[in-house]
Amino acid sequence: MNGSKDTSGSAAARPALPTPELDLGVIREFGPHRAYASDLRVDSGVEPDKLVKTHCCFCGQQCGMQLKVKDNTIVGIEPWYEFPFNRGMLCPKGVKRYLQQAHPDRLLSAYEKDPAAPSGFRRLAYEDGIRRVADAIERIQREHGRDAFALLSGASLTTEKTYLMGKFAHMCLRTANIDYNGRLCMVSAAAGNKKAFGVDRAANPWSDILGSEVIVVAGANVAECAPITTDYLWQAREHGAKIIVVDPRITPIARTCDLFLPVKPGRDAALFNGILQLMIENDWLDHDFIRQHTVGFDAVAELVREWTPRRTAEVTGIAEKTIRQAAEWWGTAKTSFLLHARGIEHHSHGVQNVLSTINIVLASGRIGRPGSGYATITGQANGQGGREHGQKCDQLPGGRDLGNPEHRAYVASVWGMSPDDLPRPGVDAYEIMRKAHAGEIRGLLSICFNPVVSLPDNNFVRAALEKLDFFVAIDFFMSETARYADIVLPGSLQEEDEGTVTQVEGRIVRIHKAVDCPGEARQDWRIIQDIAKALGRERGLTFESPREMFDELRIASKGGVCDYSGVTYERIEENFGVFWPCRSETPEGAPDPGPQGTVRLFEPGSWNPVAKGSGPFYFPDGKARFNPTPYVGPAEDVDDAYPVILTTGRVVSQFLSGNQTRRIGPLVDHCPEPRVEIHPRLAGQLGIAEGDWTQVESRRGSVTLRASVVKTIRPDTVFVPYHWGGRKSANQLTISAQDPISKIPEYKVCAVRVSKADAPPNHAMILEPQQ
Ligand SMILES: Nc1nc2c(c(=O)[nH]1)N[C@H]1C(S)=C(S)[C@@H](COP(=O)(O)OP(=O)(O)OC[C@H]3O[C@@H](n4cnc5c(=O)[nH]c(N)nc54)[C@H](O)[C@@H]3O)O[C@H]1N2
Ligand SMILES: Nc1nc2c(c(=O)[nH]1)N[C@H]1C(S)=C(S)[C@@H](COP(=O)(O)OP(=O)(O)OC[C@H]3O[C@@H](n4cnc5c(=O)[nH]c(N)nc54)[C@H](O)[C@@H]3O)O[C@H]1N2
Ligand code: SF4
Ligand SMILES: [Mo]
Repeated sequence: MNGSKDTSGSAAARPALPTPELDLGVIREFGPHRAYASDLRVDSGVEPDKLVKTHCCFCGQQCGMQLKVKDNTIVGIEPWYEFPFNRGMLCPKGVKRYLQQAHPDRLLSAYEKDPAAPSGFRRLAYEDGIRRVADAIERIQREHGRDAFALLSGASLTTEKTYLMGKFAHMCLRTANIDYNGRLCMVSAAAGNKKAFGVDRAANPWSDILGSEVIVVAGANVAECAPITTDYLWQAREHGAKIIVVDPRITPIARTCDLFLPVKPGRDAALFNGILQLMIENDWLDHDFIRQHTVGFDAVAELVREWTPRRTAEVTGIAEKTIRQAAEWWGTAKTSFLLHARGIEHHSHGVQNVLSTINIVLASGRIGRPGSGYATITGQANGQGGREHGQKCDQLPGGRDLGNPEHRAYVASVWGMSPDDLPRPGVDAYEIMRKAHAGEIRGLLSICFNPVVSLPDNNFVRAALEKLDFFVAIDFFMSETARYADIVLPGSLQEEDEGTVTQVEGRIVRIHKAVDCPGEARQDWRIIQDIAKALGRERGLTFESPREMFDELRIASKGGVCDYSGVTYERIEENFGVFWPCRSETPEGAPDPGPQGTVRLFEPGSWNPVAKGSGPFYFPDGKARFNPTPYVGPAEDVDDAYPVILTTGRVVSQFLSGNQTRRIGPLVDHCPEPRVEIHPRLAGQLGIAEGDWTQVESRRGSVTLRASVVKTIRPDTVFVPYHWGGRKSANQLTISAQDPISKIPEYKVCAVRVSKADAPPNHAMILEPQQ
């Protein structure tokens, strides 16, 4: 489990690492024994000085809530009933998020690596930390070229910060190599949406779900991962909607659905091709819509011809009659909604999967209308805004392309620089790791990203980080990744700053500052600007506030696909959010979208900057694209040596790499450890009983965890949640195969073997819930 130390290259000069695999369940590895957050004297019974209306820091639902503040400390939360999306409802994570701010594990100063110190780090004055970072950037770029210093950023950051990160990379460091953790999350959906619609945003507001007759939920564990969406589904069901769930596991929403399709992981394109074939056969098509508003139907119809119900059933593992029933319900509905999430997207053919679902939506003609639509469920807090304004490796603000000369010229003019000085498109987040491993990238700054836990095949990722000449991490808690850093800088929690995020519907909402940063921690954007200043390259990076950044972003995004030019902080406030595109002026012939911006995309007669009135979709002819989606199997299929499919994902009480939620006592109590979900039939064959130690091994690594024997999973598949690091990390097993278009990793399928195992050493330390 120790990242294998390479002695052939530049790594030789780096000091020995602390022991990152020491994993005590709740993170306590940094410093001496620390208390649980729930041990603190902060609780929701304290009378607050003020209530601050803002949004949750965790998932892309971006529930409205009020933070209770006393003496510059967050002491609890109150519902915010008026915010229309969640109307006061919250999930367990949102209710407990307040326990992070005064947590004893907060990073209160800068740190530098010190192998002699018990924790592996020693404190450093903030200014000295900044100086060290600037010196390292300067030296690495001078000696190895500008692209040898890379940046990794995050979609939990506000849109203002993500804009700043793109500008910092492209204008200040002029490195091609910046990418973000949405690469692991939203990019298959984004690429699919751009290919089919020319734009990448939920087509409909969630209120449209309520009017749908048939709702397909594909690869989305909504009850655990998008809990508020479950409420919309249940309300729709009360109005008579039929719900169809496609998942290898009977998730909580599947338990209450009308039709469950237990797809074999990695086979979704085959399923949706099969459904389209039945729609064609039975003429459940909207011919007028297809003719008027789409191109490419014939090629797709030709391709799906081979997807007979029998063949579809064979490949997907779903009964033929269930497939027929799903096609009939979908095909004959008057109104419908299709939702998907990472279950169909985290694949080496994730974009094809997404496109196969879009094909059945376009064939039905049910999009861009009240009660009928399509959306991918965004993941991180700012999963939508974080993918729009220039922190992706090929992107400039406003959803513009770094490879497009006109786009380069426009953004360069806003930034006051020559387009020739903008770098070319760089590489994706995993490729950054490969280049670090190969010695091409020598320095890295990571903010709001914990790749040691979250990237696939993470033994390789650790080895790559060890090879860097210099690594700096910006976080508010010491993460598994930050432990590899030479310098750690103390960043800010969401509630310590202001800004905007764009939630799942495409609604831009305001994050309000509730408290100041503790100790020497700084708002993230100040840290980035301090580095620019220490480099002597602060031109364009002297913002005094997030509002100033937002105002510049409005100009930089103007005329782009993601046009924020008409959005202001005030307008957001007045309307419970604004939906982009929201233009500052209404072009000739375009209907005025009104104070809330464009709530629903693709309405007949709508205007957009690409089609300019010729049709509702974002292509010059205004038409959507059908895309042929040939079925391709997973990169690594099962065989005799590794006969079981592993799929990975989430549990309700933990969030992503767990660096935040594994410190929140009540959430840890809810789910203290990852377990291997296994069907009783497979468990029986292997002699594994509930709670037994179980080894799951892939070609890349192995984990030993307790088994959870459940009837809710396909017998050919096991599931492990990925929120833990060290020896409990599911990503030791996963494969780094990526989709060729989106570069998303294939988290949802790899081949493993499973066996009953002995208890791992020190298991009492790592597995018993701690008091
Ligand atoms: N509690 C909690 N909520 C979260 C998060 C969290 O970490 N914890 N993270 C947020 C983020 S960033 C994201 S991206 C979202 C993720 O939200 P989801 O995508 O809903 O969550 P996952 O658990 O990754 O996967 C969803 C489902 O896909 C299924 N699945 C696996 N393989 C396949 C397949 O081949 N085909 C199909 N059809 N289904 C498959 C899994 O069984 C699982 O039920 O959640 C957000 N919300
Ligand atoms: N096996 C497997 N692996 C997966 C997935 C899966 O389904 N299966 N899902 C993938 C998906 S969808 C995602 S989104 C990724 C997520 O993977 P990561 O992005 O690596 O996960 P996070 O836990 O969000 O890491 C963010 C880090 O930044 C810190 N942070 C959070 N907010 C802020 C902030 O505002 N400022 C600063 N400075 N720091 C902040 C947190 O403390 C944490 O250490 O994981 C991916 N990995
Ligand atoms: S559903 Fe998402 S945004 Fe809402 S409270 Fe839960 S984690 Fe926060
Ligand atoms: Mo995600």
